Amino acid sequence: MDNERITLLSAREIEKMRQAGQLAAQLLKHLEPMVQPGVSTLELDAESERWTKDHGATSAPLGYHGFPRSICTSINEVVCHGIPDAKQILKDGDIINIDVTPILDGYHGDTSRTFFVGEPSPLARRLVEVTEECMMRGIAAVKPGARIGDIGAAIQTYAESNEFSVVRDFVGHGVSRIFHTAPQIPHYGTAGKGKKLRPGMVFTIEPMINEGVYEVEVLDDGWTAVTQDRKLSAQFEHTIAVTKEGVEILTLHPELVPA
Ligand code: EYL
Ligand code: CO
Repeated sequence: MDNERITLLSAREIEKMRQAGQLAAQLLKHLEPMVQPGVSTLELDAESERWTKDHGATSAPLGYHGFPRSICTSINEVVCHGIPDAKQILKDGDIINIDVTPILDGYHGDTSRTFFVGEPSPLARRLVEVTEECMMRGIAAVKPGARIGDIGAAIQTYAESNEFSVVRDFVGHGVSRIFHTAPQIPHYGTAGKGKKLRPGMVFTIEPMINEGVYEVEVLDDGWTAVTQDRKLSAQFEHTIAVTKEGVEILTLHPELVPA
């Protein structure tokens, strides 16, 4: 993947990505009020699938490498790729990442957020706030001429200055008509290293930040990645485009534009 050529998207392809990205952002907003104690992750999945089809799109994760559901739901120590399940019921104090990727007219909008279920602990709240800020600092490093390592360096510096750790085993990725393509975007690294960013590149920035160690393990189900020490993990994800001016967040909900 590292030696693959990075495709530059045309203005009309970026408009398609914007439409898919906005649908993905609306889907997360639609699910937000359902994130309450007593709800099962399978109910979140079913509503996502129904809403996605109702909006003329399909769910990229469903069947991807055999993944069995339409979204990923990752609770507490689950780092990513949690599988929605009827027996998994949200409880007060949980944190849950919901990761959605609708495909609209052939283009993928990939975004996720970590939500609070009821009242989180002060530590959980801080981890989630730091993780969102990590993503935003990574995005702020994007502009033509900057390098891929600048993104990871911005994220790692902020995470570690808050005494959290950055997951190494999962990275951001190019996304367009293909769900996962070049480039890979590590959420750790060294400023000034890596490929130069150019207008028309489109990729995700999706840091997973852990309370304890950065190492992860995959459970026996073959999908669910958890922290090795079973402490908390949080994640946020946007799909972004490098523009002549800097960066555009394709999956930013109009009501969530930062100050
Ligand atoms: C499916 C495939 C192993 C997703 C993303 C769903 C899970 C485990 C193989 C990356 C990789 C979403 O970019 C992603 N989310 O933002 N695999 C994914 N799967 C899956
Ligand atoms: Co992704």
